Amino acid sequence: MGPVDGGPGAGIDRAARSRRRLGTVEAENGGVRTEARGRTFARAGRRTNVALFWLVVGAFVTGWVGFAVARPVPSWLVAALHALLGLAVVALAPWKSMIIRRSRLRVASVLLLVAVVLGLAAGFVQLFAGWSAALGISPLQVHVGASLIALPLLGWHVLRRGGRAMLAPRRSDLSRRVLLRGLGGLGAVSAGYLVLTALSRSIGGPPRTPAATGSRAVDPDAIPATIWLLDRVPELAPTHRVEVAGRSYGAAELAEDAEQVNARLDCTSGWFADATWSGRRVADLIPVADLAAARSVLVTSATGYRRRFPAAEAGSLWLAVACQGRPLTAASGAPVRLVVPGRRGFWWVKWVARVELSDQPSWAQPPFPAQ
Ligand SMILES: Nc1nc2c(c(=O)[nH]1)N[C@H]1C(S)=C(S)[C@@H](COP(=O)(O)O)O[C@H]1N2
Ligand SMILES: [Mo]
Repeated sequence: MGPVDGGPGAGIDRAARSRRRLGTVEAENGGVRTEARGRTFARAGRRTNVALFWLVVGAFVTGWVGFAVARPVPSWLVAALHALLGLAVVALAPWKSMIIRRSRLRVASVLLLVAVVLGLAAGFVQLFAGWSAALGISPLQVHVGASLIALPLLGWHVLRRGGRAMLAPRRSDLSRRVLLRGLGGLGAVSAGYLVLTALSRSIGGPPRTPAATGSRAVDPDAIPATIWLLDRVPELAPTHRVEVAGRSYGAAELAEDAEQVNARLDCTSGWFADATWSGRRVADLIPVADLAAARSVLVTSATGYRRRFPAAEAGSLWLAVACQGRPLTAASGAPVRLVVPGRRGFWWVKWVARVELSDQPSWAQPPFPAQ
């Protein structure tokens, strides 16, 4: 095992080499045995590292995919997979700790360790304990923040410690024994997931059962205001008007013919609220022919925050002026906000200024709002 492919590695290699040197001085037999043991360590260590790398990358990807989907079945599948990947990382911790003990620690690696541990802990709090915000920060926000810090550190860590060689599984990694062990591990982790889920439902306090997305219920009469990173509550006059495909509407005008719609506001920071909103359907405010000729509907906030929807979805975009029978508060989007049943909270543009028809495809936007 040369220094190049000893990803985990360098530390174990060093240990193995020094043991080998010792072996030549000591009794010959003992030397051969420790050398073999050193090699076994190195191989097991590299496999642990390869597995951990792909588990963490998989967790990162499934986490973001989970934010993009909102329907129950895909949400549940992605959330369960995401949780399994996280638990599998925890399950490999004893092996990784052996590797760490044999390596020289660098600052970036320690930071990576802290970010991963913090991210995992916050994820499990959300999953098994529930949603609550401390100092305005929710467990899921810590989880996402930690993962955003961990990913570049992981890239750096891997490049420093062995690079490409450690990421690619080798043929010997795919032996029957290794595969069986992997399947056994997957079984154990799945069992652990089921036990922890059952346990959290029995002791998790109200509300015990999270939504398919992993979010926890909050009181619809006390929806927490959630404002994306760089946005802020604008000061809009009550006379504020919303422009919809060339026509303009005041909030009072929208309220006059408002219909009620029940919808779940499910924020990616880990909570959801089932509330009744009042408003007008965007599709009812735009001539059918104009809508049919457009590809997408762009909804822009007075703050610049915006989301683009397929034109065919205009029937499920609501310009809402009230929630639970009360006018919107400034923080929750007054005087007019979007309500989009079936989409995650970040699509529910607040303080709507404009609704425009567009011939651009609806995917021509960043997957998540940058503002
Ligand atoms: N203009 C604007 N609209 C926005 C946001 C924002 O930051 N700016 N946050 C979004 C997010 S992430 C969520 S979850 C909901 C939150 O709505 P609430 O504040 O009424 O709970 O609004 C969405 N609409
Ligand atoms: Mo959100």
